[in-house]
Formats: sequence, C-alpha cells, structure tokens
Amino acid sequence: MTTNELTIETTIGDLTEERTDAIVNAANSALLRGGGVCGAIFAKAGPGLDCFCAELSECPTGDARLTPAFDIPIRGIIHAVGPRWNGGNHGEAELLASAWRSSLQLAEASGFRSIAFPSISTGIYGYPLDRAAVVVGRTLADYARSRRARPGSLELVRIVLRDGATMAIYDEAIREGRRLPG
Ligand code: AR6
Repeated sequence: MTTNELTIETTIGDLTEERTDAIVNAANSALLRGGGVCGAIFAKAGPGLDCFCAELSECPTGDARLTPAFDIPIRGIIHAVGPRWNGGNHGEAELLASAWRSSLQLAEASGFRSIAFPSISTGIYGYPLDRAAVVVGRTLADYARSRRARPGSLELVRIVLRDGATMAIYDEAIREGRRLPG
C-alpha cells in the first residue's frame, strides 16, 4: 500500500528479525525489560539495552524514546508506551494514536527511512485488536497525508504481526483509514 512516497505494509513474522532502520518496542513506562514483544527485543538486543534503559527517566504513556539497538543490527529501537485497556473511556484511543505518532516523529527526527511496528497494546495491555487497528489505520492515514505538505525521510512503515487473522484486521483498517476524508 503506497501513499505518496510512503509505503505502509503489513507482514507476518518476528519483529526482532526485521532489518528496518528502527523497530518499535511495545514498552512500559519504566522502559524496563518486560514480557511479550518487549521481552523478545531485550533478549535479542542484549544486556547493553538493559543498562542503557536503566539510566533513562520514565516515559509517559503515549510517548516514545529512542535507544541504540545494541546486538540487533539496525540503527535504533523506538520504545513506544501504549495504554493499558481500561474499558475505552479513559483516553485509550488518543494515547494509542499518540504512541504511534510519537514513534513516527522520532523516526523522522532521526532521519530513519524505514520502521517496523508491532501491534502495540493488544497483548499484555489488553487493548481489543479491532479497535486498536482502527486507531492505527486513522493515525497512519493522517501521517501519510501530512507528508504531502512536509516530505520527510520515512519511506516505509511495516507492521509485523503474528498471524494472518491479525494481519487481515490491520489491512482492512489501513484501507478504511485511507478512505476517510482528511
Ligand atoms: N514479533 C511481533 N509481534 C510480537 C512478538 C514478536 N516477536 N511477540 C509478541 N508479539 P505485547 P503490549 C505481539 O504484550 O500489549 C510488556 O511486558 C503480541 O502477539 O508484547 O503493548 C511491556 O514491557 C501482541 O499482538 O505488548 C509492557 O509492560 C503484540 O505483539 C507490556 O508488555 C503486543 O503485545 C506491553 O503490552
């Protein structure tokens, strides 16, 4: 799926195997080694990442931080803190959109050309998958539109998912996002 110079695509795989300029971690605010995709990233990156993150201050929900990738041969890891699902009336959608936007902005500010995301918040944090995908579809469509006025370095946004059913949900949400008036 290409929107101007920006390609948005989904794939099935292991995020830690991606060789985009950056991968995005579904992080916690403390930026500590956790479970899920976060645990897999810390395991692959090695102890240097634990040491580096221990020196960082807390990252608020909806925000993101860049670190080196240590033993993963890419340029950086963007740690995005998505919201925990708490029924849907506690700003979850805006916080999730903000976590994606912050990651995209950080990638642009770093001059990265490609970035790979996991399905932030839909695992341990319990965000319903279909609702999260709608937020992501809208956020990426808005981002793609904003590039028409302000071209940036980012050329590829890849979403790395664990199975085909999840990929179908994201694909549909990305298509829907592009149909929305901007
Ligand atoms: N590659 C791609 N996707 C993966 C991988 C992988 N290797 N492993 C898991 N997923 P989660 P969250 C999928 O729980 O909900 C951590 O402890 C997984 O199937 O990793 O944002 C953090 O430190 C799911 O669809 O992230 C936080 O405390 C998606 O990644 C908390 O969990 C996200 O699930 C964050 O929870």
